[in-house]
Amino acid sequence: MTPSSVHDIRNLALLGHAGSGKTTLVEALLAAAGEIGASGSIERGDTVADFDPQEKAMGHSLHTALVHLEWAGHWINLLDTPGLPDLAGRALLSLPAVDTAAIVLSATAGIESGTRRMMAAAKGKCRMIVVNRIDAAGIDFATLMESVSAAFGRECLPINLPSADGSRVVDCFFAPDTSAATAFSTVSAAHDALVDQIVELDEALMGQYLEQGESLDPEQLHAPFERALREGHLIPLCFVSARSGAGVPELLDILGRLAPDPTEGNPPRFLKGEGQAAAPVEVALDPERHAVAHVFQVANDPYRGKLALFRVHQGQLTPNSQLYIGDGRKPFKVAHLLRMQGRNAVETPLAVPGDLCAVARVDEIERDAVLHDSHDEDYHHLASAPDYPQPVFGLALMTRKPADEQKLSEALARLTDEDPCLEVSFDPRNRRTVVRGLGEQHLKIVLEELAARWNLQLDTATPSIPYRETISIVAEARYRHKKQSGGAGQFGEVALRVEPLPRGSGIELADEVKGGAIPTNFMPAVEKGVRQALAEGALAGFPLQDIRVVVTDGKHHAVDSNEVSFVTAGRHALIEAVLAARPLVLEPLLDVQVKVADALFGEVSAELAGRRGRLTATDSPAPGWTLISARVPMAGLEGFESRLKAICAGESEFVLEAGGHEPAPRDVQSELARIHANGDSNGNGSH
Ligand SMILES: Nc1nc2c(ncn2[C@@H]2O[C@H](COP(=O)(O)OP(=O)(O)OP(=O)(O)O)[C@@H](O)[C@H]2O)c(=O)[nH]1
Ligand SMILES: [Mg+2]
Repeated sequence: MTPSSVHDIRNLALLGHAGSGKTTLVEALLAAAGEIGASGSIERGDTVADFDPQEKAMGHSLHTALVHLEWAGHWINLLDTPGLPDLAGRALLSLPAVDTAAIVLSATAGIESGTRRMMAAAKGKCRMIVVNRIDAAGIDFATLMESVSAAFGRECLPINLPSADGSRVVDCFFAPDTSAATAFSTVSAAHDALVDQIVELDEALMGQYLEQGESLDPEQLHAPFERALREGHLIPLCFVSARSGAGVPELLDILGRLAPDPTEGNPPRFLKGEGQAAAPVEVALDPERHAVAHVFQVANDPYRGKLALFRVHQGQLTPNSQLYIGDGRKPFKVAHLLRMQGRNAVETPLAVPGDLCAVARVDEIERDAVLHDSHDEDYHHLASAPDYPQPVFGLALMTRKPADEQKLSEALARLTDEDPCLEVSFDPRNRRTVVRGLGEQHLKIVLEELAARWNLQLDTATPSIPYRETISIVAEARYRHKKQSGGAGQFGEVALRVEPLPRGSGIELADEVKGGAIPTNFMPAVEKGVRQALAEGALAGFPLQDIRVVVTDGKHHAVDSNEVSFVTAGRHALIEAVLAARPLVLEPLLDVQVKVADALFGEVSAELAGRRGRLTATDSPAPGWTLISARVPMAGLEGFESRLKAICAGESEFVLEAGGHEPAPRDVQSELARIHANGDSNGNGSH
């Protein structure tokens, strides 16, 4: 089966804290819709969405999984995302593919860091909150609802309520039964609050509502409901138990009748071209137009090859479609258009606009690629990406077998394509591959993936700290490169000025050379020399940043000037200017958030202070818990996560984010400069 029109489709991502019950809920939804015989469970390791052996072993989702179901004539595509904080990138990549973000919240755990993070990340999408685990005993729903309103606003309004015993849910919107007993609030209060909120956006309807009282029917409210969702004026909330199935058919009804179809959501925008030349282009969910699809996820299966999951944003696809990848010249033939059900793929004859499908074994497709069937759509790309956290936690990787090095670099290229928060670099100081992710657990998962999928056995080490250099005052320098050795000589002279820029500005280059003192054909050579020196650093051998370089003057020689002379002169002039501009070594800082039991606050904050951390805020996210925010030098965080686990006996949460750069302490600066001056390229690992 396949959806026949864009209006049949509902695309939904389930997002939220690890363990809130997303995968189990997907299972319950598939079972209620008759896609599977009975619900699998995390405990038995037989769910549709957590199909990977590593997921089964960990009891957590490690990748976003796509499943689909049909319910009352609607075609519902669901993306089950991982909730572990270190896998945030793998969850957030689902956002450009969906119209609705359903944030799953555990009624027993309440609002958790993952709930807040995903509510914030999904802003701009239509959002809804699914409160799971209503089967659990002793839930104080009224307090839970208050904390939801306090955290996410009064626009979070229940569309149904748990019954007094939590065994089912009571509808408050479509056909409210005002006599039903509910676990908190009342059906009529919930109904009125919802309708009040919806009609607020529509004056005519508001007037009618005031006249007609409660007799506005759900059909009249459909369009303003969608508008309220789109504008973030309404975040409907519903209750379920993924375990008992309570509220699950009702959730399917809500998705079919109220979740936006792709034409009712806030679709991602597209641009054509890069940089300043990038211009908005219109894509329309019209089957008659050229096909445009965006690859939101790729998966590399060592046996089945690469699988690219995409959303059709314009036109439609069939197995006969010939598609170009980005600005590529050579098309590929789709041949097998696939519809995913977790691990299983079945062929489908058609993907209409708005649908989520896949193609396998096209190696050239990378995540974020735009597939299209006409050169008119060359250079199209998404206007903005989800707000991915920056990878900050690094490990140096060494293969046990030297012959595996090539395999490692290929495997890492594939993993970084799967995970937007994984970054690979090469540390030339000790010739090691460094992989950076969001935390210790992230890299542990990556190491397991490298072992399981590519059979790579690796040793790891703490990578060197990615220090940077910068300058603190304006300075100038002039350098003449001159060589006379028999035949043709070498001559180039460059004068330049360096100026400090505010932190985080990067590098700027400018040319103020007058009267052809350096002929324009040699300016690229000067720039090349300057860029070389910027990358190599002047004081301690680290790349320079937050610096403006203005080439002001120079000299050339009609016969002896050549490219290499100006590269050399540019390079030396920059080094001399930087050394005269009171250079500094900057160290990377990380913003750390740690959630600990109140009683451990003292011990954990002392541990952070001992690591040169500065407390920036404390908060109380839930009774009995303190959230500590601190800014800590990366160099101080080595081994912190394990230490934290030891202090808190595993009961803690820990999130890292890039926190910019600050001058390193004086002793560190002079030690790094000394090591550089001695030409000792391995000495940096100990900091
Ligand atoms: N009592 C109860 N337990 C539930 C319910 N839903 C899920 N669980 C249990 O909660 C645990 C976590 O469920 P998952 O479905 O793996 O949660 P998740 O949100 O997918 O977790 P991640 O994949 O790590 O993000 C499992 O042990 C489930 O059996 C529910 O409605 N009631
Ligand atoms: Mg899961």
